[in-house]
Amino acid sequence: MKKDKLHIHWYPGHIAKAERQLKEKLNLVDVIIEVRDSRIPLSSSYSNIEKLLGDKPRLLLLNKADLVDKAELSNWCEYLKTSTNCPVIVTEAKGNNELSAVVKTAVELSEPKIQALMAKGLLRRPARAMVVGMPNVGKSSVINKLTKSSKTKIGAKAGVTRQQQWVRINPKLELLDTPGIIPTRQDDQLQATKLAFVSSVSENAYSPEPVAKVLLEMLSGGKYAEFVKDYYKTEELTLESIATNRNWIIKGENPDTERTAIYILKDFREGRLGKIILDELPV
Ligand SMILES: Nc1nc2c(ncn2[C@@H]2O[C@H](COP(=O)(O)OP(=O)(O)OP(=O)(O)O)[C@@H](O)[C@H]2O)c(=O)[nH]1
Ligand SMILES: [Mg+2]
Repeated sequence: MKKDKLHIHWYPGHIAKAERQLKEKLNLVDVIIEVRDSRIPLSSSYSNIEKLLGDKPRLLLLNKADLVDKAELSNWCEYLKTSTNCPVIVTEAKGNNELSAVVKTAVELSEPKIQALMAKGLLRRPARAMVVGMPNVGKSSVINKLTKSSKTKIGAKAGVTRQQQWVRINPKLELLDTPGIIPTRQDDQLQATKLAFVSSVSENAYSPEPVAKVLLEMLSGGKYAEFVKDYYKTEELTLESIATNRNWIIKGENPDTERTAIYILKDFREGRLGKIILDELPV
């Protein structure tokens, strides 16, 4: 990979296995809970989810809502409800608000299947939901929050969950935590780059400079430009200008753009550049 070139291709071995295992478990579950990252409500979705997971009832969670503008997210919520025809719930798996609406909706969506099983003479069983989504969107965190425990492992990088794990939420609902999966091919490099911004692809898959450059370009053009310029105390949102301002200079008086790129990505990920949604709401 050339250092200054933007190219993201990331498909580690465990993901192929994870995708196979998702399909194997499909018959066992009544409902799919699809978790997305609120900073990229479209780019963190699968273009082929029906092909991947069939037409089970689906509940959509827009997680990490604490990192974006609430009013803008509510427009996205309305848009996604209409365009997917699924219930959409905004979540903050890291915050203090509770997520009982997730349990209630998942149980409601499962009820027709459970009623059908009971009509065949089977005893009532808990609803079963599979929690799916791109790496690092917060699937395991949502589950931990619902169980008020650390039953599943979480972490701020892609690929933390390696194995499926059933977790009982209450007598009415069981959830299957799954490893985040990502499409085999990243044909859409802009989508892949946005997934890199939010650590949905591993940092081994790209060089920070071209990725941070794209982020700065997107921020320069948008309504967040003034805030970000203020934050970096520069009129020009380039790696060179920000590096020079911070006095991050390496041998030969050159701005240390690599160090700067790493910091910019970190600032964005930790919410210091503002409450930003990076996808365009379709009109
Ligand atoms: N700010 C914020 N961070 C969150 C939220 N939910 C999860 N996180 C953080 O996001 C990171 C990823 O969370 P995980 O729950 O491990 O994500 P995952 O989807 O299970 O990831 P994989 O197992 O790798 O697919 C962790 O550092 C969490 O603390 C949220 O609502 N807001
Ligand atoms: Mg996980």
